Amino acid sequence: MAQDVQPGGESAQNQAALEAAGQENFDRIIAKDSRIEPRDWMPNAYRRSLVRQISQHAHSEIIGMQPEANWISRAPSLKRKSILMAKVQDEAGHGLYLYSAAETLGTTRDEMTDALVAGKARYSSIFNYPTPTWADMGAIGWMVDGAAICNQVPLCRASYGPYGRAMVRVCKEESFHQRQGFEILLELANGTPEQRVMAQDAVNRWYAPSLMMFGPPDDDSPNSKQSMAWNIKRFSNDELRSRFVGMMAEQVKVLGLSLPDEAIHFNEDTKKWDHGPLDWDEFKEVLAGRGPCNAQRLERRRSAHEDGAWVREAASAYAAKQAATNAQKVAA
Ligand code: BYC
Repeated sequence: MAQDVQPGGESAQNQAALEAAGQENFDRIIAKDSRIEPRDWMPNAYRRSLVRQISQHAHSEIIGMQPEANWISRAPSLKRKSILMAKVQDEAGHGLYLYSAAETLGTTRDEMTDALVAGKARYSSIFNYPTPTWADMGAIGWMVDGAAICNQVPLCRASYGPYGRAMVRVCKEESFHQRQGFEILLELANGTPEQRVMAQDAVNRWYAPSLMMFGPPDDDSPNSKQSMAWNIKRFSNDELRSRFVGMMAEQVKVLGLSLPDEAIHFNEDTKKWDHGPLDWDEFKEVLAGRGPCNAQRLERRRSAHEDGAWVREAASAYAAKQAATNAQKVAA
């Protein structure tokens, strides 16, 4: 029987049928709150949004090594030095799991790195602030890693399997990081008057930037709605920020320090923690590349990448040599 199909039309029809079946399967997986795996069909927009978020997250871990690495050589004792080195090394590991998770979506690590060193990729705003004193190591651990935990524990349930699984280990390590930061601040807060002032000063400087880590307010967050519908994000930026404020408000009492925000209170009507206004113009400036340390962070990342070229070349040459030796063994 003659078919009413133009040349090439049949495969286009097959393609459309495959897409429809893929979409149906994807919708079913999301509806039952199960996981999408790399070989599953997924909408292009879902793939793009995941690459956007995961690559930004990976870059944050890698750039995030810099503010703390600044203090490895000046840590006040051998014990503090070894703990800080281990923490910074953990952040490198987080970056690697995340780059690997993003690679399962078809974007290579080289592509992501090229975008970062070209200044075209985002990374967390928080790492564009300076670390002038040792107390900053305490504040970063307690507040920045604390914010990261609040944000990332729900991401362990992200609908994309490789991302959610990477988050499980990351969160375990972040808990250790947060405790080490808290312990640094606790020691300083109970130390000399100068140490106490230094601890309070660091808390004052990191408070607002760590709240802004959670992203813009919900009514100015273009990606949240869709990301939540896809079960990538589980809570909105403001919900997580509020949860974090509540956590800080209690823990700061143990430190015997204070948060630089008199508006913090538990709102009995909403059952959420409220805080004072944040300077969203400053946030936008940092995102536009004009924060206090943006240029320095990017330049350092760029030079580290260039300086590491010989390592990448040596590793590739070694891998090629090994592959040739193995091929010879198989042939023999
Ligand atoms: N900084 O629609 P929105 C660590 C961007 S590292 C920069 O709300 P979304 C650590 C956002 O990308 C862990 N950019 O976006 C490491 C979007 O731009 P695009 C860092 C930000 O995705 C070393 C636009 O603003 N954590 O813990 O729904 C040492 C509109 O935002 C920021 C992560 O990376 C920001 N703060 O929600 C110590 C968490 N906020 O992409 C510690 C993973 C927003 O449309 N990421 N933007 O051009 C996420 O959870 C989400 O992507 C966000 C934003 C909550 C950050």
